[in-house]
Amino acid sequence: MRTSLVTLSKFISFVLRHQPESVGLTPDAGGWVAIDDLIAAAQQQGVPLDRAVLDAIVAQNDKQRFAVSDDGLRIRANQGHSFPVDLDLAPLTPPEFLYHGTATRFLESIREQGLRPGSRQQVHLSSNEITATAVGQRHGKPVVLTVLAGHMFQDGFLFYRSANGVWLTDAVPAAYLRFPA
Ligand code: HQG
Repeated sequence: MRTSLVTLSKFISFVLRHQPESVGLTPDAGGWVAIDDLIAAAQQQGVPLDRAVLDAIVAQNDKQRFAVSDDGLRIRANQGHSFPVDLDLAPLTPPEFLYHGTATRFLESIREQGLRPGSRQQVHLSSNEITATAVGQRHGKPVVLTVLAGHMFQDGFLFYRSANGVWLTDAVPAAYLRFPA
């Protein structure tokens, strides 16, 4: 993706996941906004977004962060929201193990409290350690925790998978975490 598309993608991420009201948009319960409204709001801020560029961003986004509705009229972020949104995902049986990438500086707190969603709606988990390492690196020296997802599921915890393959759950108590030695 070209740099300009990355910059525009970050703008769209910020609006759709975190602060739609900052550009005068009100997503519906599912987090969807009209693409025409998003483009108009962006242009009003001097952000050079048009439909062709938006389609390119949706198609080329490295993590498939955005989804366009079947009728082509609306867009939403696939995950990562900090405001309440009903992604309408069906609970799924998770694999036996999932992974969470974090930074070493958070370990003490995670040992005490388990994984908490923080400013997001749910805890984000990866299906493989490579992705988890990349996620953890965003916060500092990365460390990958193993989540005993199969045990959690047996114990009644619900798991979901976003349209772009991120596993989501409300929280992970410390008892279901394995920390590296
Ligand atoms: C940590 C990116 C202290 C948690 C990624 C993480 C992901 C705790 C940080 C998506 C804690 C929250 C989400 C506790 C959790 N005490 N720290 N009890 N529980 N933490 O960014 O999972 O590129 O909100 O370990 O790829 O890092 O934006 O969550 O380090 O999929 O599309 O608190 O964001 O995707 O950080 O990342 P975040 P995350 P995008």
